[in-house]
Amino acid sequence: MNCEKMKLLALLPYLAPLASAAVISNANQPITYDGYKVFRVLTHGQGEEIERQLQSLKAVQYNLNTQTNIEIAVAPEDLKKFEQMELDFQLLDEDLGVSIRAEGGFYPGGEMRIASTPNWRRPGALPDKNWFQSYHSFDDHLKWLDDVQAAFSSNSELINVGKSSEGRPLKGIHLWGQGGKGSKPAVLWHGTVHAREWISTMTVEYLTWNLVNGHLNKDKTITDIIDKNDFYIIPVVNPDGFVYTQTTNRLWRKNRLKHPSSSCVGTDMNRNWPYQWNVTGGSSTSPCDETFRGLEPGNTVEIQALVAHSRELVAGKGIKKYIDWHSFSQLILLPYGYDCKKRVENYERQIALAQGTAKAIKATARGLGSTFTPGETCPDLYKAVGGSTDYMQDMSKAEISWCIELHPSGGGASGFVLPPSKIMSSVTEIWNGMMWLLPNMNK
Ligand code: 0X9
Ligand code: ZN
Repeated sequence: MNCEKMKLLALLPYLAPLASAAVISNANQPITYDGYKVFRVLTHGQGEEIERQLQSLKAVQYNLNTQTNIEIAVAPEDLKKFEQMELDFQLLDEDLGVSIRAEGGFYPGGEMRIASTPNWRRPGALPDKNWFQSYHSFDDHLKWLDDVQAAFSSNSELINVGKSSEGRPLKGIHLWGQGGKGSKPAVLWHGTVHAREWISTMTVEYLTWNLVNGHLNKDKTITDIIDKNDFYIIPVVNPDGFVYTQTTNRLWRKNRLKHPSSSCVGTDMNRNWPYQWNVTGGSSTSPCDETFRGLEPGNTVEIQALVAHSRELVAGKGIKKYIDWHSFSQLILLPYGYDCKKRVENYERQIALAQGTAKAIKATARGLGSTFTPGETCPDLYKAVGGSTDYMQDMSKAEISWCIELHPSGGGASGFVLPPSKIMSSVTEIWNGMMWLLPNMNK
């Protein structure tokens, strides 16, 4: 096993999808998570057995791979029962409800109590950079896109690729350079596929902001990047799930599609892409699970819209660079998720580019940037079927097709719930990574 791989495997236990949150989350009653404590239970090779034991608790399990540990948020009424299990554990978060409030983006009951930065709008100009000092409501994300587009009107347009099942727009922005609209191969970025992965929204927007700002300031490198690519950027591809994480359940992952045959809500959009969807393992057929694949390949309206959009791009100048932005674990994941033995045809090129990107991220602040580990979805992470990157690789013939798992590296208090004070450092190093990747791919 090479060193990179060992590092990647060491990170495995932290990765996200949870099994039992759905049980808690179907009610429309907001969940504050007050009094929930987050633990890391060391499994000592007995992951399956311990997982079964923990399933008797009212709790939210953070990770799928239980090889070395299980991270779990336990409800106050079951803390005693948890203690009585006499497991080997560490306390990661004293009170998850306090961490969620400190994050400032949860406003139960629809009241707009989000602690969003004021005065970020600057009519006629690019939004203020203080936008990246807090999280924001979905409506503000839509306004933010309007403002960015208005500030760059000669080289951009708003795109609306479709609607969510609850009728919200899948809205984004298209940027182009001197060759004119649609004249170059596409860079396609999707953010917030998984509702709770809020840092992905902010990252995609920061990259957009910096590209536009650089072009407006006549930065040569950035102008050259925009001249050579058409950017199609959709910061929130799962708006219903995103709104639900702000109003009802901060740890919601799926979309909000209802099922005729079950009271459980939501499909995992990253298991619903219509490519190799039927492969067993790596997705769930149960609507109550966090990795529910949907009733048919691509049956969710959000995935239908994203598929139609990608087809349009393929019929144009093609999709060259696809990145699906997720959190957390700090990984750069190549396909394939559906087949653990299959490698992408241009593996050597993709892995070299991923390594270069990781190196550029690390180089931030004189080498103090975060460590991102490149690898393949399977076997390095886990089997994941019906994912976007397998689709973009084989159906859209993208040159790179990556899922980037953002900050932080491990779970605990700041897994999906990343304090706003960490947004800027997190997005800045990713910008550095992209500023290495994009020019290098254009050579
Ligand atoms: O399981 C997932 O969908 C992704 N991890 S997450 O913790 N953000 O949920 C990994 C997906 C790997 N890539 C694809 N199969 N597209
Ligand atoms: Zn995700």
